[in-house]
Amino acid sequence: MKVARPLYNLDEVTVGVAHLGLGAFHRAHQAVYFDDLLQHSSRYGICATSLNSAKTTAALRAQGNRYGLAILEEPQSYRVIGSIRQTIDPGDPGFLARVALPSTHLVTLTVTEKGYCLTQDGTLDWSQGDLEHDRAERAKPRTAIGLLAAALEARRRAGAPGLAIVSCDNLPSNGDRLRAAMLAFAEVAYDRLAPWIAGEVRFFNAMVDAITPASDGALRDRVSAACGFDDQCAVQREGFSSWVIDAALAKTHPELAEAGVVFSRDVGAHERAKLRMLNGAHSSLAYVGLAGGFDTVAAAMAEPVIAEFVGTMMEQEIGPGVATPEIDISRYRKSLLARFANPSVKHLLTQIAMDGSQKIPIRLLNTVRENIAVGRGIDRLCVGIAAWMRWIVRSTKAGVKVEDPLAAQLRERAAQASGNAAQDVAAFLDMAAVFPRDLAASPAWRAALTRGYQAILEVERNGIQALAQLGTHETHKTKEWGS
Ligand code: CS2
Repeated sequence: MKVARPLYNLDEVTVGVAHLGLGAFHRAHQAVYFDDLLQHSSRYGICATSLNSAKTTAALRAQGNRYGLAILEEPQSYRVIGSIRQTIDPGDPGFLARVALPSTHLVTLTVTEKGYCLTQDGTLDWSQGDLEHDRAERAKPRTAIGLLAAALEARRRAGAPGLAIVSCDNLPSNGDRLRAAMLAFAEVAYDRLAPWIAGEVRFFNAMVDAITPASDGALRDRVSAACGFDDQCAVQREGFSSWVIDAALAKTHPELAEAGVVFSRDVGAHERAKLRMLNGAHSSLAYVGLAGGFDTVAAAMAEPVIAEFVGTMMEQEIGPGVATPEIDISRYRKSLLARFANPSVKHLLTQIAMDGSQKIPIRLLNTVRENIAVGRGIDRLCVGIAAWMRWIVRSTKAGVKVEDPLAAQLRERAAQASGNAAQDVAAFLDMAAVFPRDLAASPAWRAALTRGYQAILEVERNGIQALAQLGTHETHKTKEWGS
């Protein structure tokens, strides 16, 4: 069996990267780039911490911080990753000390959409209780924003120079948003931090991509057997991986290109295409697939009605809005459909379904708003969004917990849902934290969503074939709403 191991001497690695958010995605994506890079440059060792998973930091440390990665392509292969050289438990001030060291030159983050504590318009959402906590208890932050602010304050006080921060979450303009959030938080929580951040710290937008199903016991056993050590931190991902970062980072970190990072002057175009095509399709697939009784992305894609639905949605409703001279959108769509269909990747739909209130605005609603403005179809996008509502309703009625920061509000609506499409949809649309007011006022949107809701009710009653009826409304033009 093929197992690749680090080609550099682990003892000679210098920690230069501080990472926040030690989930599977970091271990399967950025840590792998840094593992490649360590062959060329020793300054890319990672010190990683987690906001709340002491289990992960402890487990990783117990196995010398190395772990195995399974690449889910035929033939299967494995790789031992050694780039994480230090793990710090949640709440341990060691992370602040690490960021304060002049040898730390890069901070990366994977804290998920909700980790940024932002409202729809990208401003800090102080209604998220933990932000107020972090403002009052600066030394014991609970949010990524509070922790990063405390770490940057430690660096400022230590007199170290500024550094580069790369956000690796699925948000448009993620670096810009993070910068705005940090400045807003520092402004009220610290005396001198905000101007220091503004002058010294550089934030970069980035697009990250690698489909990474959650790890499970079977994976840990398989990777342990392949790699030859008890691996409680094994991760898995598809063969494909991509990391596109704003070209301005190349000035200080040109080596990243040697590990396959693409520096782009238009990272926004990559983010936009990826968030809307891949993640937009993913979320739709998850909710529609769950309504049809499927459990994984590949199983759902093996059903021709769903494959056709997703392909048409990408081709007609999403693709036209994200095409640029740099991105061949038809090729991109075909490659995504092939990636989704990969039978070696057992990507649970429930994994993608979580945090819908945070994901849907970014992945689907931005496309809907633009489509309405230019008169492009929105029917399939609305089926995906309505399927999310139905998933919340089914889960709530079955007593299954919905993972979402707005779970309480969602549950309330779901509990009242009667199966009357117009009424149920109206109750969900009332959630201003998810659905922007201007959009809620569009009759075309409301009508398409109500039809989508009805379509999913049909799927629940009669099976996924009911979705084959779609298409009759796809030529509805929706240009009645301001552009
Ligand atoms: C997925 C993403 O869980 C989800 O919401 O859509 O994690 C997706 O697999 C990655 O963004 C792919 O790069």
